[in-house]
Amino acid sequence: MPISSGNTLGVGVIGAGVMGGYHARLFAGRIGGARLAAVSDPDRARAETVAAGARVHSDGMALIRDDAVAAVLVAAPDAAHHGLVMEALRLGKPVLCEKPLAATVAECREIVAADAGRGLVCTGFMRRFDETYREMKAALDAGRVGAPMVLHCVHRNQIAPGWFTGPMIVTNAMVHEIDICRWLLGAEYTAARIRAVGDRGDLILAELETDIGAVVRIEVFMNAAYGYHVHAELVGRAGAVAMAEPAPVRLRAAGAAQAAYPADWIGRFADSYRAQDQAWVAACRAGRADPDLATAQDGLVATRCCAQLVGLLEGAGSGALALGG
Ligand code: ISE
Repeated sequence: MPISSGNTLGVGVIGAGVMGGYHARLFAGRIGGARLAAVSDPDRARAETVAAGARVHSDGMALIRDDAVAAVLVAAPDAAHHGLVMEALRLGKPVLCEKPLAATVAECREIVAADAGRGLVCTGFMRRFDETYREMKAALDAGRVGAPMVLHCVHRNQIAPGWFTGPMIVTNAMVHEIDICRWLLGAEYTAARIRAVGDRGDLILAELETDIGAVVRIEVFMNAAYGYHVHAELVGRAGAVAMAEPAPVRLRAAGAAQAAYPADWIGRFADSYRAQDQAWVAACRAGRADPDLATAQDGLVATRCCAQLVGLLEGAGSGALALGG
């Protein structure tokens, strides 16, 4: 849906919580070629706090149907994603949906079918726009680490969000590693084993085999206490490439060195969200796909993998993954 270069893209944001509020503030002034056209939230007062003069709706469906909205960002609770994305597709409006694409595999399949190759749906796997992951991928693709052997991943929250429930440690948190490792390696998962550590279900270890022989190892810990910390190291036959500590500065004082960790994912990935939203707006305005933006199919693959990991976690603990088709 090409938008003439003289216009800005009217973006509607559904959900005014942590993520929706952040996206709304981005579209209100930090994304070129776009304007915040509307915000919706069942709590209108909360929507008003981030609307910055944009229209306010209490219902996401009303926002999607608003003529001022040319493109939709879904940052509503996971269970609402399917209905909202399907309505945007019915009206032919491009939609960027925060991960996960939908709460179930069946819902993801319906979205992929309704998109029908139009490329109207993008899934919000913003780590694909993170400079550290991009440098790791560039090193791998340039042959500087050789054949990939093991990709070690750590994903620690300072404290689990209040709305977190048990399986979400996989479907809402580990889902980032499931997508970014697949993207970084250019591989598909074939089998996995997964286990919880401790009795609170807030630390999960997973090991996934891939169709290129590399192994992906993931630790997700939702109550790490010291800060929000995401780390990755790729080990290959000719070398290794790893993320540096995320702190922008290192304080040396009183005989010690200290680096501060952010409190949450927006602190760590603020630039990635902005770069993702900017790429999405540019793609919408030009009516073309951006290869870095995750598609509806990418969302389906990630949700299918996570659903099977949850099944293994609650059952046998290990087994083959069926992800094709
Ligand atoms: C949260 O929902 C996110 O999407 C963050 O990106 C992730 O790092 C965090 O663990 C989740 O709780």
